Amino acid sequence: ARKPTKQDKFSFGLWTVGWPASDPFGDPTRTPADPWDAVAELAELGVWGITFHDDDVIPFGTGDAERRDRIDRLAEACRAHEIVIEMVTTNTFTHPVFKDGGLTSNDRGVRRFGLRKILRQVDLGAELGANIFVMWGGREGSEYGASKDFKAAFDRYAEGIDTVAAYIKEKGYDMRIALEPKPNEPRGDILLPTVGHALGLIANLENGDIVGVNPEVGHEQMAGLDYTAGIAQALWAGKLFHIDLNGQHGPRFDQDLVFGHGDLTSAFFTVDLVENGFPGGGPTYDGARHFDYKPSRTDAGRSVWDSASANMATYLALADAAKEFRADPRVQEAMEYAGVFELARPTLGAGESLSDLLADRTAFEDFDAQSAGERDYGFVRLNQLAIEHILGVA
Ligand code: GLT
Ligand code: MN
Ligand code: MN
Ligand code: MN
Repeated sequence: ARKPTKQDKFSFGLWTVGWPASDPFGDPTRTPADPWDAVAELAELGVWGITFHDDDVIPFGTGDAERRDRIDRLAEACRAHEIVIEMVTTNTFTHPVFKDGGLTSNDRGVRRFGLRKILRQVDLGAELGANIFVMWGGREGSEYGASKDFKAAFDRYAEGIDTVAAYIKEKGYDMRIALEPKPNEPRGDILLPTVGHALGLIANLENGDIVGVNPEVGHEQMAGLDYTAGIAQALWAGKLFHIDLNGQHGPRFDQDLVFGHGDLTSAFFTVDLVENGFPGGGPTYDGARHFDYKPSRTDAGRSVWDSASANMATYLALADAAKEFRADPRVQEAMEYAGVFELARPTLGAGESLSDLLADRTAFEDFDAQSAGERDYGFVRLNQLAIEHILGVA
């Protein structure tokens, strides 16, 4: 497998390799490394950046002096190992105070506390050079229809996000917010369950210009959706600020597997889009290749770090396969045959008016819908070429 380098822009959440592997049914199975030691290990593997929640580095309730000490230790480790802190986020889901949400709790005092905790983390992120601020509202949601005034919940969610964005602007921080959708877990239903829901809310914000999305592979797949199409829409909308790569086997609990260990074909097309862009050009993603996975509960010791490497090795293998896929003349021909490039051509001609369209008999009256309905697109042949490139037998 190809060795990762800093140019590959791979990053990891400290909560990934730092997960003690407890689940709702079982106790922790391992003792994770301290954040600064994790930085050293990750640097060794070829990682470029890290990300973290406030509580990953500074346990909830830590006093000011120890807080400063822990931040300094992390910053020093990052300096020593030339690791970038590319994104930070806030834990508004672990402590019992957040059991009904951070920004949308029915309890106003909790909402004010949540907002302050978030603003404090914005300051820390800016201090450490992070320019993406993720907001995953895992506890923003409900189990029971009567427990939430949803209109008020959206008002409060928008108010909270707008306040954070206004704060970033007021402080002049070089930072943008990325909302992370998820359909459920830990709440029965979470607000902003998909990329589309998040984009819809962003369009209604006052400071939406600095708010985008951070879609996670597994979260979209939990909702039965195509992750690649989701990030494609976010890119199209100029809103793909960050990505969370991992693996998932369809709609079920959040698995957070290694990238590619779920739907490998989907992972291939995600990498193809991120690395090679749209077939007909357009906006591209140049942010972090960020992994939000969990080392399996059955792994310990060296295997934890091997599993971190597995994300990068799989990504690089898929990136190589995707390059060869695009360069393969048979693929170009199959894409041409399938009409993939034809889709980039506007449906109306340059300068064509609506009345021109209505007067064009070839578009309707004389259009041969029968034979157009018989057209062969050859999508399966094209997809088989992708599969053979993934398998390395093309
Ligand atoms: C949490 C969640 C992730 C989010 C993180 C950001 S925290 O682990 O499961 O998907 O990206 O808050
Ligand atoms: Mn997940
Ligand atoms: Mn997650
Ligand atoms: Mn995530």
